[in-house]
Amino acid sequence: SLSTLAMAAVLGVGALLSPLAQAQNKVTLRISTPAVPDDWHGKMWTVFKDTLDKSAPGEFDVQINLNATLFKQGTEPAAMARGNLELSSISAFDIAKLVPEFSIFTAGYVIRDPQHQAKVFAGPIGQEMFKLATEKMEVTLLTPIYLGTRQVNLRDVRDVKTPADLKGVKLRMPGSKEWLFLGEALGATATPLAFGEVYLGLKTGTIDGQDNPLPTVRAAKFYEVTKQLVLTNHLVDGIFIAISDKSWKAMTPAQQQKVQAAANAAAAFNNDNRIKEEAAIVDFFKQQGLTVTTPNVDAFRRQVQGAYATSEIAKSWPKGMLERINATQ
Ligand code: KDO
Repeated sequence: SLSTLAMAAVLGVGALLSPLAQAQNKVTLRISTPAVPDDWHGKMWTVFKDTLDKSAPGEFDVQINLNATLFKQGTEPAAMARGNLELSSISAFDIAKLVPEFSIFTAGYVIRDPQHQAKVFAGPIGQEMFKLATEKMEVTLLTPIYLGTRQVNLRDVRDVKTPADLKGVKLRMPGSKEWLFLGEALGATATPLAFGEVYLGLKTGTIDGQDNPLPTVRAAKFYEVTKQLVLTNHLVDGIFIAISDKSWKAMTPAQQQKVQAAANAAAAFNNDNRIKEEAAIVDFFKQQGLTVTTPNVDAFRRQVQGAYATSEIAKSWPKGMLERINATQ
């Protein structure tokens, strides 16, 4: 009997394409992220997929992999450069490994609040830095998103007013030079650990604390295994929806436009919900029995800014960039 392909050739392609062949015609977009399903930057990928399914029905096969099930946290940029992964949300810390200039966005107490962050990234600074990253990385940054403002979260209650009060505290940070620098600048003993291992580390006491934005402390249930939040506000954190150049360049301009629009919709969903949640979330932790304290934030700011000012990290920042960020209103 005739094979499906031979029949298709005789009768005209398209009409007889098997479901498999149709699937093969779709643009596959594999997403990998350590985000947990209940966090906004986990849920936003459903918005991304739905937006794309509506704007380009049948054109894309969007595969969402949360909880770092496809690639380990921090390995996504390399996987995208190799063409093994199409999409992820990557941090300034991930980007800084390949583009040291980007480490300015890993520094504590530089970006002041989510509105400041949005203005910095939407203006000329964002354009210059995105261009630099895209040139050096084989990855295209589609849009920044607000990950939230990072706070210190401790296993046991301590009186924390200044960085000196965190002396000897084993504070878990993600594993890279820039993250560990931030943890040490806060006065703690920075201990590297992947995000997926933090819950158990807190539970068993291999670490004394961790830092994350409060919506993530809720979504990853860290409040179940910690007793205190110290509202240091030390990093207004951003991540970036990024796509592998291999995938991006293979798309038609119309497809690129649709993917960009879907990324924008996902980012807006994350930003709106996260900012709203952050404004009201402290009560939730109090109800869970956590002690929520406000330290001397000026003391933390002074120490952290001082540590960066004299650091190797700051030597890679483009000249005048810190001043330009500070001057952005
Ligand atoms: C974390 O590991 O603490 C962190 O918040 C770092 C971020 O850059 C980002 O990778 C995030 O985890 C994950 O998306 C999980 O929320």
